[in-house]
Amino acid sequence: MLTVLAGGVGAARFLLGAVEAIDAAQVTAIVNVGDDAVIHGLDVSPDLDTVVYTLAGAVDERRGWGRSDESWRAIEQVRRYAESAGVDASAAVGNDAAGWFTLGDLDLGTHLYRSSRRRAGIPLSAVTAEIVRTWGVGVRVLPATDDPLRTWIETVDGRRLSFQEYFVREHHDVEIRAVHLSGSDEARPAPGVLDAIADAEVVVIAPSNPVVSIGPVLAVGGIAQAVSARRERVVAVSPIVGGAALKGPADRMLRELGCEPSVAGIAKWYAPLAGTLVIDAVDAHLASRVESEGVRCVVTDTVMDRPGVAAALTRACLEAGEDRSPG
Ligand code: FO1
Repeated sequence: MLTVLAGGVGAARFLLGAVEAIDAAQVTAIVNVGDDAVIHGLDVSPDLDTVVYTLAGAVDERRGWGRSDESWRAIEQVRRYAESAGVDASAAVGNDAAGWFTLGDLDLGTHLYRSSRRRAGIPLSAVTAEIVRTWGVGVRVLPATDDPLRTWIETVDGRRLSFQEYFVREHHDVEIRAVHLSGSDEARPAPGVLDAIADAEVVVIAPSNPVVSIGPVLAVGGIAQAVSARRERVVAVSPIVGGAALKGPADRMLRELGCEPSVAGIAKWYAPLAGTLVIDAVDAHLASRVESEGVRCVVTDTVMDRPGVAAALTRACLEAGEDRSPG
């Protein structure tokens, strides 16, 4: 079994490759919920939805999130009410976002279903299993926890932003002083999470943002320990290629938090957890710096921008993580 620690877009692309390389029933994704937010009173789980929509072939390819063939009629109606009432569409209304967080009509169907099931007392992991089953996605998709866990950003000018305020309203264009997680002391792994880590032949840390996508998964009680206990079977895929993130603010956040935004910095970041780091060919000259962090280095194509790369990347991770001990 392959278990993948996953955030959003990068992890979803990796998982598409995984199900091309091996049977989907052998794959478990443990997904970040720190980005989750209540928007217009609805429970929105961006990384869970990106993973499921992508595996289902229903994601908007250009955006990397939300549904393809989407329409925006419901949210436009909300905006019309907000405008005529003079509601400040740029501010966060309570915990809702009147204007800057856009929910498509088909996507709303997911949030309406998830929210009504959660109000009926069904845990997020069970609701996610219902949604996954509906899409016929063979991969087991688990939220890291069923408990409340939220990422919030402390900016250098002292503001406290929810993750979506930072990522969407501010276009992640603010310098950060720290990333905090509310609920991480109490959050327990969702059912099946620790077994998926303990029982996997290989555990992959997907090429997601180490700070705000993988970090909130590892911060759930017992998960980091379970991963580091399997360190020889844990393979991380660098989200940094040529000193930059392929998408999003990972390189800037790492720098602002004092971590070199390079494959050497990633090796240092993941050294306690992963025995191997997979880096892209453009960083081959840095392989020795990765190894000097005590992390085995595998060099291959990691930019999943053309067919076959993601599946080959999965095979490289499986090979790198296979138990090399004789017998
Ligand atoms: N990202 C944006 O930049 N603008 C949006 O209006 C937006 C809406 C949205 C709705 C549902 C959803 O699942 C994701 C959405 N995202 C939006 C992306 C979201 O901020 C990111 O997917 C993650 O939180 C970061 O990985």
